[in-house]
Amino acid sequence: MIDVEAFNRGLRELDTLPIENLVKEYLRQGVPAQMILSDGLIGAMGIVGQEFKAKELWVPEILLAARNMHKGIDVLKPVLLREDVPAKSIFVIGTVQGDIHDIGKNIVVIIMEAHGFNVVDLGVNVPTNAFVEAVAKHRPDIVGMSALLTTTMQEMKNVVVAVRNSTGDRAPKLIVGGAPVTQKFADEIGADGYGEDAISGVEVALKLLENSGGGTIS
Ligand code: B1M
Repeated sequence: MIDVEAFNRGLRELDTLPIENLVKEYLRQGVPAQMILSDGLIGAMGIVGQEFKAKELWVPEILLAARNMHKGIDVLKPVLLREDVPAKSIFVIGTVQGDIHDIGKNIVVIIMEAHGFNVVDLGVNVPTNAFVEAVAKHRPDIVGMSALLTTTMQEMKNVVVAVRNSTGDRAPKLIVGGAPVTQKFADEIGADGYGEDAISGVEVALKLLENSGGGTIS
């Protein structure tokens, strides 16, 4: 149903209009926003990633694809947010220190907001102490970390330990995700949950809230 090759071409254009128009056209046809995101934009970024790995594309082309992907997500965002769930729990998220990948994190943010979470986005390259400070300031129910590099995913353990040390038995639930992260790794570092993609991330977050009785930490 979705022509991933058309999205693939759109991600490589110098102009952002082709990808924006492509997303709008699928929306006009009534294709669900979630499907346009997963099968179109994320699917095409997967192709770009494979070519990057095979050294058929270089960093400037990846930056172009990342910019175009953000533009496509911008068009989808209001539609994804239309679920209109009342804000309930606080979710702090950031890409860990040393890592500037944010496309996946930004999708997680949109999906969490769409499910009614009050999201505090710390951005990218977030040091451990910034996670700790954000937890003290916002008292979230859940803290999410994203990492796209095998080197930076190790930072997640530091955050898990530091946040737990600073909050004791009032610690928020800690969930992790990102391309190199696995359930096994999440277990090894003592995280409470792992999301393979944005949707499973929100499912894990909701389950953790349910098991802990829900509500914000006061
Ligand atoms: Co980079 N990069 N990159 N890159 N980049 C990867 C990750 C890489 C796999 C490419 C490759 O070699 N095949 C590779 C990592 C290798 C490794 O560690 N094993 C790599 C590398 C090496 C690098 C640099 C070191 C390159 C260099 O400079 N020589 C450098 C590092 C910079 C840094 O961070 N310090 C670098 C830089 C960049 C760009 C800046 C050019 C750009 C990022 C732009 C941006 O994000 N604004 C970029 C990009 C775009 C990629 C690829 C091509 C695409 C990543 C992406 O956005 N995917 C990537 C190749 C790939 O992954 N196939 C690659 C789409 C996105 C929707 O998926 O982020 O996985 P993802 O998010 C998913 C899930 O993982 C999950 O949900 C999301 C939606 O479903 N998820 C969570 C993510 N976080 C979650 C959190 C959760 C739950 C789920 O709960 C909290």
